[in-house]
Amino acid sequence: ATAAAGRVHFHDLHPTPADMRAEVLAGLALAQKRLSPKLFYDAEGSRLFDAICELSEYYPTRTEIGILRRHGAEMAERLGREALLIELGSGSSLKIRTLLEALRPAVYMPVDISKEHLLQSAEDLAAAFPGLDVHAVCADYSSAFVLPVDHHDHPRAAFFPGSSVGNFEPDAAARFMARVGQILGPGGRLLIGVDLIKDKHRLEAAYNDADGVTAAFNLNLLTRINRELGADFDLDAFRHEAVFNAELSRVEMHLISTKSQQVQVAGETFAFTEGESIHTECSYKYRIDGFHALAAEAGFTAEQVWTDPDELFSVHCLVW
Ligand code: AVJ
Repeated sequence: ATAAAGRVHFHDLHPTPADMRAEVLAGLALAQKRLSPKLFYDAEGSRLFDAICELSEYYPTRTEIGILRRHGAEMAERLGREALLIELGSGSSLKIRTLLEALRPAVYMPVDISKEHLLQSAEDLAAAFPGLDVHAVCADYSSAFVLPVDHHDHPRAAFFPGSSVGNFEPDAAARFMARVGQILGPGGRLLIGVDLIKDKHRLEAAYNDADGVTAAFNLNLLTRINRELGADFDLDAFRHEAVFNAELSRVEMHLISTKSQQVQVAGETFAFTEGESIHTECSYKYRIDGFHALAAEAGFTAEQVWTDPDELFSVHCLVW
């Protein structure tokens, strides 16, 4: 479906069809129970994620924005003006604002899985940047999707900030980036934010904030499943946990059952022992050379990297 609202064109590729049920049931049937981090982003989850980005402990957002502000002109130079600019997982479309003045894209195409949030953000952005052509695409960027418009007369660029690439296992990240490369075509550039390996305490604090916002974000997944799949998770019988797995270079988020219990999900029963976890998210951290090796595996050439003075976070320009 395509609808034009002002200069915002909306393309709904229906990213959350009936298979959410199958996916959840399959994940809960595994020996190590697992739910996909994609499921975090219902309307409430998108709101909670924005709140996470404001937390003092959650350094990635403000550090990346600092890098974008400081080096935006140079980044725009690399990406080229008048491009078809695709943002993967655009959320509230806040970070792109730091680049739009310098970039002046022909078309801005935010892609996000959270429909209402995407629509609102696209409208807000179009209002703030009159003259910008916005094509909002509601889709799951982690599965193959076709661009709803093919502006082949424009060079292509993609923006994938926030270290969202860290949600993929490294081999899946390489496959995903290769797909982005296919969409971009020869000479297309990917501007991608990547969180760097650092002190365990700093990493764990970022995912265990004192206000409990990350805990609420993690637990909201169960609220969503209760509502959308008719499940009966008791929110008081699960607690949030986040730990840095140094061996695998990733922060893992879990929901831990605080007692032995049974839960009904879409007509099926799942048993939990006390202390048993549902693994809900991986957030891989990289070294700069490690990420460049991954980019090369995907078929990209690393052109330039920018970091903050404390080397907490990195933004890379890759060319296909
Ligand atoms: C949006 C995947 C980059 O991994 O840091 C924040 C999500 N999870 N706090 C991240 C998240 C818990 C975030 N990404």
